[in-house]
Amino acid sequence: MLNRFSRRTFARLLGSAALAPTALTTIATPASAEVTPSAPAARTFPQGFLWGSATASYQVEGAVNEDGRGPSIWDTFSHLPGKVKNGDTGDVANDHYHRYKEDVQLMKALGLKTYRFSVAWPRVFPQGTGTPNPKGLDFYNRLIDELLAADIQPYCTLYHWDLPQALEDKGGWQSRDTSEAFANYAGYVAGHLSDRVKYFMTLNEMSSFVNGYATGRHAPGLKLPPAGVNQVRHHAVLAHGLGVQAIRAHAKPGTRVGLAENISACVPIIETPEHIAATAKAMREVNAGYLTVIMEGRYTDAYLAHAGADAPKFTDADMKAIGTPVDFVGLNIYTPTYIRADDSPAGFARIPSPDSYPHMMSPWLHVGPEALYWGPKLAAQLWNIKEIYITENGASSTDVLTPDGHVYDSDRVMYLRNYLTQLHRGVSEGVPVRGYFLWSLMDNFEWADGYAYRFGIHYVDFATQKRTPKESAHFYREVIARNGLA
Ligand code: GBH
Repeated sequence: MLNRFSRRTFARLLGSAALAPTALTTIATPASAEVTPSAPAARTFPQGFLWGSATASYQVEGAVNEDGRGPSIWDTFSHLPGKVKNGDTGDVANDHYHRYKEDVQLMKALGLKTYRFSVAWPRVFPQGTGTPNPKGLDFYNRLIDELLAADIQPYCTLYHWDLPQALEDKGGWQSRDTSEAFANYAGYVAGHLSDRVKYFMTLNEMSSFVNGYATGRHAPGLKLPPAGVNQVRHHAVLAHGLGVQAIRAHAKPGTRVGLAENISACVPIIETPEHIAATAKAMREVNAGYLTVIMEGRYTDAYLAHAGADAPKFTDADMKAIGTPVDFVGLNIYTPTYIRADDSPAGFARIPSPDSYPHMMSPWLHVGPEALYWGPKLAAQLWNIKEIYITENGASSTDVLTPDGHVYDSDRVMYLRNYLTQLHRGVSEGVPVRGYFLWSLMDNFEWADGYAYRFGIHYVDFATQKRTPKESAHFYREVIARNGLA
């Protein structure tokens, strides 16, 4: 390559008149084996940053008929033909109900500081309400004790979509009674676990499970008209608010209560003040039915105007409950929502992603690392939030297990590295993110996609239940050990 240029041309190309022949010789000679490449600047997180991983009850537990567990809407839904890819169900899933000790060892080997799991409501109240089933709660007692023995802090989600079927039979989230039943259940569980669990999240991703009543792709598989969906959404945020109050009433003092919401993480398509301001407006409006109403205790004018005659029915008392202050906010962030300023009355426009946009195996999972910078930053600023966790972030990949036991998920590693770089960017500016939960510890039941889409950093052979660390597990172990990247 070099000998196609004269020495002088090369010096000119480099723009350096002072390029000495010796320097040129150095460039032209391949680096010798003794050269130690300089390390990139360390991207270290604040001391005590909580590195974690997350799962959810129906996605990993299995044992659906054991120890008095009642059926949930996902048992019903996954057994309906055509609802889940390949007819998969959570009947066995990762058999985590029996293998939790082994799974805590996986966490320990990673060096996890914390683990986010969810309690299955139908294990604790098989009928949703009424007499609790002590054997159901016992499983979580065993799990929590095992975590604490391994020095891993438990973070507990109270609802990750497995509604007791008995409640669905009475209207499910279409009924206000479900919000109250949730609060009773949440208070009961927090009352029993808060001697060892300090952090509780009420509901996981309201915006996702409400879709089970809108698109029908998730349980219970309904396609309600807009007024019905708006009412379901209202009952979800109300359940959160009543849940916060019930947890505070029953849990030990010092217990911290929040939620885990899948916000639309708005990202300015151009990082200029004008577009950034529009993006903050967009963040508030596109999340109006969920995080915004919870943080502000009222629906935005634009939300109510847009809903018109289909607006949810609510009382002042509902709104007060919904706006009950939380101790922290959990954000599940996977994909960006790109925004630009425009001169419409709203002041912003959403920029859709073209088909050519890079995504992971799940077609919806567009890769946009900046979501992990702008999402928490704008949320913290809009609502003056002092404690944020990334309660989920992760990626699906094709994940082939080689005969010699490797999974080279370089796509997931690069996804994580780029997202964590953006998270670091925010944290170093003072965005109050205190921890990060990678979704997921291991491949599991990916809802309507069954076992076809893998999100784990451990590969699971569902025929044998063998767990194998992927390349991404090795990557994450290094991140945790160094408390950062590089
Ligand atoms: C989270 O959802 C969930 O909390 C978790 O349980 C899940 O396993 C994980 O992420 C990975 O998906 O198929 O076009 O109808 C993330 C948000 C909302 C993204 C529902 C997929 C369905 C899109 N999800 N959405 S579509």
